[in-house]
Amino acid sequence: MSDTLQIIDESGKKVGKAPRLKRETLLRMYRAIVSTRSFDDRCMKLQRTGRIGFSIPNKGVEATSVGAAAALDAAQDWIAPHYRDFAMMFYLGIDVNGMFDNMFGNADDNAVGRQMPVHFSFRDPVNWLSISSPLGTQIPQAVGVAMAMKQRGEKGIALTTFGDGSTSTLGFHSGLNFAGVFGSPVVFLCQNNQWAISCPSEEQTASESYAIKGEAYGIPGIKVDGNDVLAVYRVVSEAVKRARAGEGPTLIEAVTFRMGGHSTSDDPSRYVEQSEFDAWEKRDPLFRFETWLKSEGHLDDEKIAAIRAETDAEMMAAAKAAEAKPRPKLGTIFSDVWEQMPPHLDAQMNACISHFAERDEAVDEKGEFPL
Ligand SMILES: Cc1ncc(C[n+]2csc(CCOP(=O)(O)OP(=O)(O)O)c2C)c(N)n1
Ligand SMILES: [Mg+2]
Repeated sequence: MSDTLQIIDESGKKVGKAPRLKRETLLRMYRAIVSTRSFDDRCMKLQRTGRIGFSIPNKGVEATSVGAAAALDAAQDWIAPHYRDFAMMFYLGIDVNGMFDNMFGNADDNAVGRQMPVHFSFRDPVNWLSISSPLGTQIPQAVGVAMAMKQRGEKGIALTTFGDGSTSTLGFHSGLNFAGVFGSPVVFLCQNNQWAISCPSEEQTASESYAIKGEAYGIPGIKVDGNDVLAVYRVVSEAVKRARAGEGPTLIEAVTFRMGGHSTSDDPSRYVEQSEFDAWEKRDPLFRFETWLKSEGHLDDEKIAAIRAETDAEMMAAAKAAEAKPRPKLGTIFSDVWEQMPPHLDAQMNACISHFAERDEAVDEKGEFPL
């Protein structure tokens, strides 16, 4: 296992060989991080004003998500994501309107309100498997997808992301073991953000790192500075290349930090020392990348201000549009599971609809009958 790879240091100075990326790609990466901060901020305000139920702060972990997303071929690869990967979605061009539809659980939401907010699923423009609340379930799912592509002779690979706490799940063990045995074309990306709600990373495992766990499965394990977008891009690109070439899976540990609460229902000041927040604030992935982009002549203060204003306006407009849409119809609780609804379920659906139809609750706040 290698030492932690870093290309841009905490002050924004280049300390390693930067990957050759077009200016356009670098700015797309930057914009995805800025969009995530803006989306986070909007969601926090919506939650605190009681208009959405829940969100997951992403501040601090964005470089890991963006560096990984930029290493994929969206046309053929699959993603089985963690719930703290908004920046990956922004980089890949997933529609922000669709993301807000999910946050509100409205009628246009791909899951028609059946999932919690932030449990996104998309087929377009990338295969983004539905996020699940039970931790680690996405890991064997990714291996299954990867094996299916391998058996069909396709060149796609699967990327799965998960937190440090999720390495304690059975899904982690069975996924890595299976992938190691069968040489599945999959990349395992552990987002080590130091905490699993209030459980610190050092109490999560007795191993010296998460990357070293790869050894137990016969898989290379690599540790990378997760707040360095270029370093993450480099290690994930190499892992993707190996997987695509039929050389099997890789486990990557991206060392980063959750700069906010676990969720909007959490108060991290109850268990994270202020000194820890202060120390990681100095390693902020956005500041670091921005400083380096400026030093390379790709960005200046005027452009930064313009990108921030554009992304804020974009989030505000998408949130407003999603809030204005109708709620899902009641019958959607029963649909989409069976191609042909079985008679007992059909009877239950009709009973449910007529039960509510007889009551005032059937009419929503806009006076619509949402059945
Ligand atoms: C199987 C399972 N166990 C416990 C939980 C409750 N839970 C939700 S999030 C979380 C912490 C996860 O930490 P980590 O994997 O490090 O991800 P992070 O939230 O830090 O991004 C826990 C324990 C769950 N959702 N699923
Ligand atoms: Mg964690």
